[in-house]
Amino acid sequence: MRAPTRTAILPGCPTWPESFATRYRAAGYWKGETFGELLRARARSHGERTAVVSGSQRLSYSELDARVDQLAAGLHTLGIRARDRVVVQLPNVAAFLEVCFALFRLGALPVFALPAHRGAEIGYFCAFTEAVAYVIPDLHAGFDYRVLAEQVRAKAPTLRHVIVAGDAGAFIGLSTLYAPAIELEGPRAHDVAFFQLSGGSTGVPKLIPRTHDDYLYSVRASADICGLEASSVYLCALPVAHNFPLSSPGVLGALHAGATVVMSPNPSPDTAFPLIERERVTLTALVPPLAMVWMESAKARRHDLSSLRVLQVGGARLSDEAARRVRPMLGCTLQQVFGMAEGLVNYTRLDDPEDRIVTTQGRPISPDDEVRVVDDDDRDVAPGETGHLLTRGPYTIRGYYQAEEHNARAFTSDGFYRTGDLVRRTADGHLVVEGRAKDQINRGGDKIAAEEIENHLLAHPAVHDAAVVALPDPYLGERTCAFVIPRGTPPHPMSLTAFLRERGLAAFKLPDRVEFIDAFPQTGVGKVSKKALREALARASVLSR
Ligand code: OOB
Repeated sequence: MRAPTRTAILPGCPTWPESFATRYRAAGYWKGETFGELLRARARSHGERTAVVSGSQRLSYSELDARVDQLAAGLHTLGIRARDRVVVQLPNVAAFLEVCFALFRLGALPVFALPAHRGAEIGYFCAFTEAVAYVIPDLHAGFDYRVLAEQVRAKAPTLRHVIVAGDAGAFIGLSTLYAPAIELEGPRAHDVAFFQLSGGSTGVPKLIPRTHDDYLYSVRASADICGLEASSVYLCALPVAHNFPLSSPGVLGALHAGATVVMSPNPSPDTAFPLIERERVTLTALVPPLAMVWMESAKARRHDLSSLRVLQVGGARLSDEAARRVRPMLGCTLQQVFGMAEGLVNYTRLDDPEDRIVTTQGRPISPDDEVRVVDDDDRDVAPGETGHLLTRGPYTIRGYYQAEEHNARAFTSDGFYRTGDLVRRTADGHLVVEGRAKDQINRGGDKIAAEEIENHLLAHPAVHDAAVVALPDPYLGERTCAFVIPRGTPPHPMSLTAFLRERGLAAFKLPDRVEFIDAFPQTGVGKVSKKALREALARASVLSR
C-alpha cells in the first residue's frame, strides 16, 4: 500500500474534499488500485484466458500484460513520462488497450478522442492539454489519419511524437516501440488516470479528469450489476474511447471480470452479427438508433444471436415502444443505461420487472450516489415531479480540467454536478429522462454543443448571426438545424456545411439543415429564444406535410 496522504491530482483538476475521499475509501469504493495493477492481477489469475479478440488477433491476459509492459518501455524511451498528456484517437482495435494500459503504467494521461474527430477538435485537445504525443491509426473507415496528424502537428507546438498503429509513413510506427520491459514507478490510485471528453454545451469541449480510484470503482460496480464473469464475452461495437463502451461496464469491466473483449470495427449488423455468432458474445452496448437497426436486421435471422444475454442501450433516450420490442426481437434482456462521462451512471437491473426496464432509464450504481431533482432555483421538486438532475458521488467529478469559471456554473457550491438533464424520479428511485435544459443536441447519442457550431458559423463572412437547435427525428431522436441571419445575400446552405468541414469539424457536428431568417425571436430578457425557433420548425414541418 502506498501512503494515501501524498497530494494527488494534476494542477487544474478539482478533486473531492478530504472528508468525502475518506468516506469513499472507508466504504470500500476506492480501493487504492490502479489500472496497471488491475491488468497485472488478471494476468496472474487468468493468464491463459483470452483477453481480447481484434480481427485475426487474439491475445491472452498474459500476452496483453507483457505487450503493455513492452510498449510502456518503448514510450518511456521516447521520453513520455508521468502526467504527460497523450491524445489517443484509435478505433476499436487491440492496440487501443495496449496503448492505454501502457500509458496508465507510465502514469501518462490519455486524452480520449473519438475516431470521428477532425482537425478542429484534435488541434484543440493537443493545444489545450499541451499534449506531447498523438496516437492514430493509419487508415480507418476510408480516412487517412496521417494527413490529419500533419495538419495538427503544424499547429501544436508541444506535440513531439505522432505514433501510428499501422503503416506509419513519416511518423513513428507503434509496432517499433515494443521494447524489453523496464521497472517503472507507476502512478498512485488517487492520481488522474486520463481525460474523457464532455458532450458539453459551451464553445469548446471540456475535459473530464478521472482518477484510477473513482473510475475503477464505477467499472467494478458496473461489472457486478451487469453480471459479468470470466465466461462472459463483451462485444465492443460503439467507439471504444466513449465512456459507455469503455466503462459501463464495457471493455474495462470485461477485463476486470477476466472476461473476453471482442472488438467490432463498426457497429453495423453486417460486421457485428457474424462476430456475435462466432465468438458467442453475451453482452454488448448500443445507442438507440443502432438498437433499432439491429432489431430490423435480426428479423432476417441469418445469424445465430442466441448467445446474447443482455443488450445495453444508452447515450440517448430510447422510446418505450422501441424498448418493448428488444426482448421479442433479439431474444435478450434489455438494460437501459443513462450515464455521463462526468460520472453518474444509472442502469435498469437485469432482474427488474419488464415494465421498469422499458419505461425507466435505471437507477444509480452506488448507494452513495447523491441525486437531487430541483427547480430553476435549486429547490427540490415534489416527489415524482420533473426537474433538473444534480448529482455528486464517489465517481462523479468535482470539476473540469482548467475551467474555473465554467466550473462555478456547472457545479453547485457544495459540489453537485449540474447534469443539464431534466428527469423525474419514480417512487422506487428509478430515473426517467424527460428532456434537457442544456444547449446541446443529442444526435443519436453523439453530443453537439450548439455554441461550438454557432461560433464556427460566425466565422463565415456571409453569416451575421447563427443559432443551432435540435430538430426532432424519428430515427436519430434529434438532428441539427442551424438558423442563420445572413449578411447580405444568403449563401448556399451546402457552402456553409462545406465551410464547417474545411474548418476541421467532425462530420456528426455538421448541421443537417440550414434555415435563413431575418431576425431571431427573443425571450423576455432579450436572449435568442431557441424554444420559439424549435416551435417554428415544428409548425413548418406540419405545414409542409
Ligand atoms: C453517455 O455519456 P455522454 O457524456 O456522452 O453524454 C451524457 C448525456 C447525459 O447527460 C444525457 O443528456 C444523455 O447523454 N444520455 C441519455 C441517456 N444516456 C445518456 N439521455 C437519455 N437516456 C439515456 N439513456 O452518453 C453515457 C455514458 C456512460 C454510459 C452511458 C451513456
